[in-house]
Amino acid sequence: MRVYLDNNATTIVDPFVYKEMVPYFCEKYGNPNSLHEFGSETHPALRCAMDRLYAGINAADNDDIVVTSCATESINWVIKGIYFDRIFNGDKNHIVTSEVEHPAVIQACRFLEKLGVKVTYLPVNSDGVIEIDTLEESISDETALVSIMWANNETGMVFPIEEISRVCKKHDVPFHTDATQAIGKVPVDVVKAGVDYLSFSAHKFHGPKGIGGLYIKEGRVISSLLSGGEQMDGLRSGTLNVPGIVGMGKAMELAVENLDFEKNDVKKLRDRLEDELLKIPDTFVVGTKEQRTPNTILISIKGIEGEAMLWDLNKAGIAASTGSACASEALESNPVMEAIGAEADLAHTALRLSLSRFTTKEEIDYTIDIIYKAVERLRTISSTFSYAPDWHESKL
Ligand code: 7TS
Repeated sequence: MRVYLDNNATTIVDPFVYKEMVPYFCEKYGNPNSLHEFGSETHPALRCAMDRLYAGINAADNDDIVVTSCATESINWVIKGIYFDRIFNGDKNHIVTSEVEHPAVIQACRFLEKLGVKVTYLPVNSDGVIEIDTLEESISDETALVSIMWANNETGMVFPIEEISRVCKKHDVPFHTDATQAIGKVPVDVVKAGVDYLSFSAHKFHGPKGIGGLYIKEGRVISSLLSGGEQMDGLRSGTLNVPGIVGMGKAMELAVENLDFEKNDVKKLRDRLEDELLKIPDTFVVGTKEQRTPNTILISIKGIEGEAMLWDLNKAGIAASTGSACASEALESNPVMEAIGAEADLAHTALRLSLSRFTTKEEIDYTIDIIYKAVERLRTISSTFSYAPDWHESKL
C-alpha cells in the first residue's frame, strides 16, 4: 500500500484541475499578450480563473491578485518590496514577524537585516502561536510591516488573524499574512480578516506546482521586483503561465467547495489517527485539535528520531515528514519544536503527518498499524528510552 501523508509539503493535483489545464499546453498555447487569435483564445479561461481566485478569498474587484510562481516569490516580493517602498527612503526601519514562519519569511527578513533593517521575531507559546500582547509591544513608529502566517506548516496551528489585523490597523502598519497552509483547510476571507497582503501557492491545495499568488488590498502600493513586459498591470512582468493559472483557479474553486469536507471528514480521520497515536506512552501533539488545520498532526514520540521513523514508514510505503521539506535535508532538530520550548532531545522526535481530502480510512488504519510496529522496533534499540513492551500488546 502507498500512503501519502505529506500534504503540507505538496498535494496531488485534483483530476478535475488537471483536466481543465490540458488544452492549454498543446492546443491553446498562445501568449495571452499576443494580438492574434492564438493569444486571445486563452482569455476566457484566464478571466474565469482570476474570477475564481477573487471569489475564493473574497477579494474585491479593486483589490489586486497578482499571479506569481509560488508563495516563496509572493512572500519575498512583499517583504523586499516594503523595503524599497518604506525603508530604503528612510521612512521606517523595522519589520515584525514570528519565530515559526516558513523559511521564505525568515530568510527574506535575514536578508534585510544585512541591509540594516531591524526585525523582531516574536516568540510563540507552548501551542506554537504568538501572544497578541507581545505583538502590540513590538510595534513602534519605525515599523514598516507585520508579517505573520495564517496557519503554521509544521503544527497546523491557526493564528488569531483578525486580532493581529486589528492591532496592525490601530498602529497603521500594513499586515501581510502567509496563507499558504490555510487555503483549502480553513475559510480564508480577506475582508473578514482585514489583511493588506496575502500569499499562497496552488500546489498546497491540489493545484499545480510553480504557480501562486499575492493578494494586495486596494490602496496598498508595492514596488514591482520583476521589471519587464508589464504583464499583470506592470506589477509582475513575465509571460503568463496559462495552464498554471487555469489550474490554480479551478483548484481554488474546489478548495472552497470542499471546506466542509475538510472540517468534518478529513478532521475525523486526522483525529482518529491522532487519538490512536496518543495511546503510545510518552507522546505529545503540539496544539489543540480545534485550533489546528483539520489535516495536520505534529507529534513527538519520545526516544525515536524523526528520521528513523520516516525510514520505517517509507519502507512500508508511507510518506510523512519531520517538518518542512524546505529544511529537513539538514538533519536539524525541528525549529518549531524548539520555538515552543520542547527539550532538546524531543525536538529531534518530531513527526508531521498531513492528510488531504484524498486520504482514506484504510490508509489511516494501515498507518496506525505501521507506526505502532515502528515504535516497538525503534524504542527497543533506542539509547534514550527505556522500553516498556506491554503498552501496545492489546493493539497489535
Ligand atoms: N509558506 C508556508 C507556510 C509553507 O508551508 C510553504 C511550503 C511555503 C510558504 C513555500 O511554498 P512554495 O510553494 O513557495 O514552496 N512549505 C513546505 C512544507 O511545510 N514542507 O515542504 C514545503
